[in-house]
Amino acid sequence: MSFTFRSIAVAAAIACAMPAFAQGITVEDAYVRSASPTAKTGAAFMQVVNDGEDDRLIGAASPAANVVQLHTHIEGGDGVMQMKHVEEGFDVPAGTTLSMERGGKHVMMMGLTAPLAQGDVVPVTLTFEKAGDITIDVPVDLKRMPGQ
Ligand SMILES: [Cu+2]
Repeated sequence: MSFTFRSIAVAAAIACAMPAFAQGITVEDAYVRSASPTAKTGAAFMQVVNDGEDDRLIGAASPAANVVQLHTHIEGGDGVMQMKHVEEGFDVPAGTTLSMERGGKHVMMMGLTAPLAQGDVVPVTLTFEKAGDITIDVPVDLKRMPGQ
């Protein structure tokens, strides 16, 4: 009996230690933040490394928010940066990395079901055209500065 239990524990430990990946897609350096402790919106940033075939990030979801969209920033006519919902998603050609960073592409989380607290972990599911769904645990990092 103890052997079986131990085997399961070891298998779980190995599974947890592995980075999130599916069919050549690896997600690195993910974090999520909101502008203030009471904010109703947040954004997740990450690097999506594609060692597989040409793919496209077409959607995202999370139990932490009512609506999750793929956004980018564009400069409006008045020179002010505005967020834009990119419905067609983001291309991730084979052998490239899709960078989602502050001031650029991001996973927008609107209608947070609870405030994002430093140290929390939020599950986010990314949907790719070919690789399918990849769910990652994204740490809340309210202290990280742009460019870090
Ligand atoms: Cu946004």
